[in-house]
Amino acid sequence: MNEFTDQIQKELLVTMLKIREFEDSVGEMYLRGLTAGSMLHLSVGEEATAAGIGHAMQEGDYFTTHHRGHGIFIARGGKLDRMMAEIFGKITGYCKGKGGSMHIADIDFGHMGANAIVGANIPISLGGGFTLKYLGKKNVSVAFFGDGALNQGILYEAMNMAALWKLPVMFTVVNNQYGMGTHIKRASASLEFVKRAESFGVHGAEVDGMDVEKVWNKAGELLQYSRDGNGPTFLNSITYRFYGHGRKDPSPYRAKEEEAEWKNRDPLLLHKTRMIESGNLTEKEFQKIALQVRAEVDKAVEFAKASSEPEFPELYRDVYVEPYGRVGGK
Ligand SMILES: Cc1ncc(C[n+]2csc(CCOP(=O)(O)OP(=O)(O)O)c2C)c(N)n1
Ligand SMILES: [Mg+2]
Repeated sequence: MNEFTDQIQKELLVTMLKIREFEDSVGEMYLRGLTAGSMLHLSVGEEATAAGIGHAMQEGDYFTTHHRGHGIFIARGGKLDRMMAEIFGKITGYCKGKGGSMHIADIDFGHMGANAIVGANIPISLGGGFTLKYLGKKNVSVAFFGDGALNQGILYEAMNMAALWKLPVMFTVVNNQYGMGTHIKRASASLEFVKRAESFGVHGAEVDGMDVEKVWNKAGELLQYSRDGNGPTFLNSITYRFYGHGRKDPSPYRAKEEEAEWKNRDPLLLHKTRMIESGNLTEKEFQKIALQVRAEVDKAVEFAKASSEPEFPELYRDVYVEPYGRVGGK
């Protein structure tokens, strides 16, 4: 297990700030009609889960995400300008503007893709785990998915196979308690998801997904378990999304009191307050970091705005199967 240092504490703060600023900003651009695609799912409120796990992971680890994956990619070091450009549908984006928010990927970086089909990234991460074991690597393949995937059969097929073959896979639930407008209690007969995982022989745990230190520690422990060759793990990280399902959803299905209660446990403020109280941060230092992050996000927006859209034939490349050769020739 890695030791929790002041340096890591600060890095977690910076990452959470980056996620918050990026998401607020991209949400604003979406409302102004500057992004490509009709939907945008933001992870504001879920920063501790993304940052805690993202920082506990190591170089060479693989990951896939669900449709709410910006924060996770940022936590793994995704570049804000290329991410913003991708969401704007521009050629300078990670997938040349053809993936967008819900299909962003960077294989060289271990990001095997976001996926808009609930649960569909899970078997891809399973394959990643198989590859890592086959190659004898000490890495882990992490599947991030929402609570909506907890009742998809594919999760249980994948957990069975991962346990059977002792694959280094971490099944990670970003459990914000809602699948669109449906609360988890209206979708799941039992909330004992760790027990479900354990019934397959998958080592499971639950964590307070608003507390980044707890998430970092628990994720580190589970990842190490797999690195040591013990097989797959399952982490249920309990969190909340502060925006609606999509940026324009006002979430009429949630009580305002419930939203206020969760916002009271804002993961960024919790971490900041703890750092200030322990003498590891001053308000002034925080403001300075916040300004730096703000400038980085503003630069990303400018970069995306100034970039071009992909044009024919590039526009159709890698989008359709090309049985008769590449679109537009070489
Ligand atoms: C297989 C499938 N069924 C339904 C949908 C429509 N859909 C998109 S997002 C979503 C809710 C997902 O909830 P959850 O997994 O908890 O993720 P969250 O949005 O809360 O992050 C649904 C039902 C889909 N994309 N894929
Ligand atoms: Mg959810």
